[in-house]
Amino acid sequence: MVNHLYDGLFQPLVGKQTPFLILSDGDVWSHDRFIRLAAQYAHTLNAMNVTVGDRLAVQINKSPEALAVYAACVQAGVIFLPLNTAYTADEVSYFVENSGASLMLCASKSFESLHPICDGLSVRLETLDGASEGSFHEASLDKDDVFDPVERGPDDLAAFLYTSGTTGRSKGAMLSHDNLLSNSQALVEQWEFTSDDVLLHQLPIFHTHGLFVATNVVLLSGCSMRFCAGFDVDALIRDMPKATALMGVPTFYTRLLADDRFGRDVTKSMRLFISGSAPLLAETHRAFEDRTGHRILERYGMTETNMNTSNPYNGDRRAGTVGMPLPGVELKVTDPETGVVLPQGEIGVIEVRGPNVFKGYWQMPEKTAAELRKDGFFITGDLGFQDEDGYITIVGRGKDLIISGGYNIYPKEIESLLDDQPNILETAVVGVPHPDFGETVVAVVVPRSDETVIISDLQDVVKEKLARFKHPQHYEIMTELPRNTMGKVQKNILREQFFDMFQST
Ligand code: MCA
Ligand code: AMP
Repeated sequence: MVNHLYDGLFQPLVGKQTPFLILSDGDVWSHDRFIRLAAQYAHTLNAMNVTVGDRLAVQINKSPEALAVYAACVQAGVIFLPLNTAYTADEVSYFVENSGASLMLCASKSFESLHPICDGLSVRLETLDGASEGSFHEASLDKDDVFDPVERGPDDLAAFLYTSGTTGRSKGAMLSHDNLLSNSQALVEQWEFTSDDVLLHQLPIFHTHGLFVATNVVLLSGCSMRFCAGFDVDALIRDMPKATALMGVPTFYTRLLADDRFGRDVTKSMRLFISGSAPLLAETHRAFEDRTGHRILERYGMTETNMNTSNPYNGDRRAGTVGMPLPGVELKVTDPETGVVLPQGEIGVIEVRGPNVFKGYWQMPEKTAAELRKDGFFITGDLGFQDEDGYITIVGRGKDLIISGGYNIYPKEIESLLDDQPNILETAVVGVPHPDFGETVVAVVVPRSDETVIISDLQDVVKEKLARFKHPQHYEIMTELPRNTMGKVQKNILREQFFDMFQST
């Protein structure tokens, strides 16, 4: 039976005793151990009546078991829907309802808060924790450790990843088996991964970067990864001499540079440092080279497209650029108003087409049509230009988006929540530079006349509803927002006003 993604990523690893996951406590998972657990989980899904085309929502901590759920979904034809562990119950409720998930897996500690939500939506809720604990794992213990993968073609769906929008609520990006497989093939080739590599994995596994870039590349090349529950600079410095590659967001690199222990000795065995998800400052790129002799390889992608461009492995890795389109990816820079292709060197909106581009937003045909052209080009909303050597530089975003430590934050979501407060007239949320996270959130609030706004009240509201990484780090109360003659709020003026606010912290 053909299963496009399973056959590409997992089938070649069946029965292999080679190391796959090296955990911080020294435990090593072979490929074989992982594949057998994934097969048991696939049977468990079926036993819980979750089958081909159904959605499985998961909000669980990073662990080998969590990765095995992904592998189980692929072979059972179930659509995998990973959720940020920082999301509040309120946020999770939307994703579960919108996706029509038939089962949700959560960490045991979240069961109490998620149970009423899942109950209300008639969604079954089971628990799964690391160290082989939780009701889902228990249900898998008597299951066969071999599973016959169901038939799935290149265009069948493998995963939904929710991405927020500049208006309205999050959209479920539908990713197919071939979106994921073709992109990992391009990356393994481009970055020359082999079974000898050891990747330092400290990213979360609920987003494209840690899951579809890092994990899929490791699976496809048959190499291993040092799998850490979260970012841990001590572990990075300790493990780096036993590793060959690192994938991280820019915060990883600025934090490494801030550590005096980090230098040429520590990086001796490393062949590749990759950065993405947010702009890497050219000064970080240069400081890293000065300290280690390594040039960070920056690449550019999106949830909807996986990876689009990469600096070359063998050629010139240029600071401040995201390199060239990956093999199979077409890229053009267009006029944001007309969609017409601009002459080389001019700044416009980046559009991409290729096997990496998603199948649309789940049950949102209008939003899909607005961003995915009929000819297959996806309008990224990122602004950039291509130089005469083909390198792409991203200069900004046409979309109102803040990226903090690699996490996307849509101002609209925070503004809507604050605007709903009875004593608030209007709000503007902007991103300002932050030394650790790249950007952070500032909320400017205008009270209704004769009303008083207490900042700690706003903090309480935000804390209840939104994940911690979205919380404004500063609230400013103003009597009115700056507007242009058309009445549009001038966020650029607010960004300038608060530009230096966190620079010296
Ligand atoms: C943690 N906090 C944050 C963030 N992370 N606040 C804002 N932005 C963040 N990114 C909060 C914590 O809850 C904590 O709050 C306080 O900040 C300090 O936490 P700290 O211990 O410093 O955080 P950490 O656990 O070390 O995490 C920082 C991190 C992490 C390592 C940068 O955010 C991370 O792993 N980011 C990577 C995200 C990622 O994978 N993005 C890829 C998306 P308190 O003090 O109240 O407890 S995929 C994508 O973008 C596309 C496809 C692409 O191109 O890759
Ligand atoms: P996400 O919605 O999480 O997939 O985030 C995708 C967005 O992250 C892109 O549209 C870009 O704005 C941004 N991004 C990803 N990689 C880079 C990069 N190397 N440089 C600048 N921005 C990036």
